[in-house]
Amino acid sequence: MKKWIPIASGLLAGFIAATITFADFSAKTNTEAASSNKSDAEKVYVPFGQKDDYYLFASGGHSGQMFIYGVPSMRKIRTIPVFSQDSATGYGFDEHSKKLMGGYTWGDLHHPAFSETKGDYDGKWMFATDVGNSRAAVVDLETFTTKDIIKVPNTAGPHCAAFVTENTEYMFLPTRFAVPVGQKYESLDNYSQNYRGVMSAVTFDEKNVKLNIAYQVALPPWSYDLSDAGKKGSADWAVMTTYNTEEATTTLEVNASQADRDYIVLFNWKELEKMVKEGKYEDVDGQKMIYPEKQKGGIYLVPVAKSPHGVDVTPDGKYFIASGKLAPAMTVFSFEKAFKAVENKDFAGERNGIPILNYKSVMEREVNPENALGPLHTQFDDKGMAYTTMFISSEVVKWDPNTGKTLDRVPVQYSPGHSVAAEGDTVSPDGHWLVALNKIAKDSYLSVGPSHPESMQLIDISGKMKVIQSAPVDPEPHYAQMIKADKIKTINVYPKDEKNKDAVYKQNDTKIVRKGNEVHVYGIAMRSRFIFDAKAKRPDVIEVNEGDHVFIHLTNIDFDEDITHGFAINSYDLNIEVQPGQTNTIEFTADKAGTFPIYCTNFCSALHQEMNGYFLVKPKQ
Ligand code: RUQ
Ligand code: CUA
Repeated sequence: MKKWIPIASGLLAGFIAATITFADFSAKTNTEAASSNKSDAEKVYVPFGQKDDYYLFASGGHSGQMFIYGVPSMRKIRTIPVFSQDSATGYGFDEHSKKLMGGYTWGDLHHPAFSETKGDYDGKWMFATDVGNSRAAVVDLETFTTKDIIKVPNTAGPHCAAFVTENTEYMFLPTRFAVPVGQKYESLDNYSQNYRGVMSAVTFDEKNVKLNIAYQVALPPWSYDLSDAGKKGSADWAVMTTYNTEEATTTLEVNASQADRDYIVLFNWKELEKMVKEGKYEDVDGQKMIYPEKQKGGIYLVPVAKSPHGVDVTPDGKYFIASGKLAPAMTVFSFEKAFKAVENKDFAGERNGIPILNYKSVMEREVNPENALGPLHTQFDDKGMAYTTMFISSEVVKWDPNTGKTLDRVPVQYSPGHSVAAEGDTVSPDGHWLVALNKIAKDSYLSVGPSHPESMQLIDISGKMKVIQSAPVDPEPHYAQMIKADKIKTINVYPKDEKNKDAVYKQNDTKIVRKGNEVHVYGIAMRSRFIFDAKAKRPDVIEVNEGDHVFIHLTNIDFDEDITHGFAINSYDLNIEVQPGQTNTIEFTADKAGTFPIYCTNFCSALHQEMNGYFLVKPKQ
């Protein structure tokens, strides 16, 4: 007795101390907490039982998926399958997600974007685009699952997206690769005449959870790279960078870097919306296509230094900042000056019928931090200060958009593409944290052979910038967005859906129905058994004939958080998942006769190994 009392009270004291420290920490503002004397290790350490302050949604690049991390711990929490199949969750196997994928097996997910209300992330939806197969997707943040995907016609690789307008009215999807409208065969000799760089204005119908293409714009056959929507005073406008205005059709590495200037496309989406309403467009296979040389207005070109990459709007909506990629400079442009130039028709000619604004009239300042090379993307903190990643000089440079003065810089390992600041694309960024998304992580982690993982490095920006944590990441974090954790409200279980004819919630309602050579199974998964037909001699067996077309509708009736079941048929290359309360369908042809075990793939209880059955396929005579 005497022995454990002091230990217990010691533990208790420790626990109280820990609680106090935590409460103390959360009461302080980010900046205060970070500028306290905590060591770097303490700043990133999130003890077991406590949660991170931010979610980081990182693009998974050509994995086709989205990766979720916690900040500041940099712990990976989840992968959300979006554009590629994922057997861990059955994504791309069950009927719903198979349909969403539209027959494609992979994607190249670039820029994730949260839905916004009044220019702030609202924590409801996440959008993303697929450069690989020209699609756009929306992810539901109640369940962290993909809810809709659309194929975007007339474009090839909507790299430049997704960036949403202030109230998620639109996300704009400009194309990286020019193709002929309709993507029909066309000789590259006719590139300038017949190829186009089409931009799509995509809307999201929240009620029906559907993405739609409102209209498209047939821009010149250039490569559109990155875009951003205006904010506050510039909210009706959007900007995007473009390169290969040389219209080269081969060896772009050399041929698209000839001209000293390319452009930023500046457009007023309210005006384009009006044009569409007035019927100023052409019908192209059911798409409303604006041809800027014929339907004039609303679109302008701003000259910018050679082959720009990123373009980012400041949180106050006053400026847009272009990064030079092949020029060592960032160029700050003023929206107000641009509006004036538009009003006064202060043009320096036109291309393809689109007026070019006078560079000098719109440019606010050129910023050229000493020895900084390869500026790509800019993020902002709570004071409106800018952070630009330098791909070639491998660093992040902090500078003041109002003066152009360099304020701070920090090396990262190596070659950062984007960086992401806490709530960094909103009208009110949080400051404190910035994560550099590095393309090359050579020798940062234990070796895994010739190809290394990429890395994300956490930078404390509350005082002098300092890299304080680093995490390996699968290819490839093109971009990420960071949201305050308490903005996301997930559900615990899927609610019962009595209207769903495929759902079965009572054991006695399970059944196997045959219609000709179609077999429908209405089954249940529960701890720790499958019930496909409660009245059968063996309720966990499905028996069909070779060649039958089989539908298995499976409902997880464990309305209990985190009790997920899987459903796999051995050697049939099939696996789906049913989360608590969820109903999923799998459809296939029983083209192999034989005896095939069925089993639950997701560990669900002590008797998970017992959760199995048989799929028997009687051979044809
Ligand atoms: S891009 S590394 Cu795919 Cu966003 Cu600039
Ligand atoms: Cu159900 Cu394992």
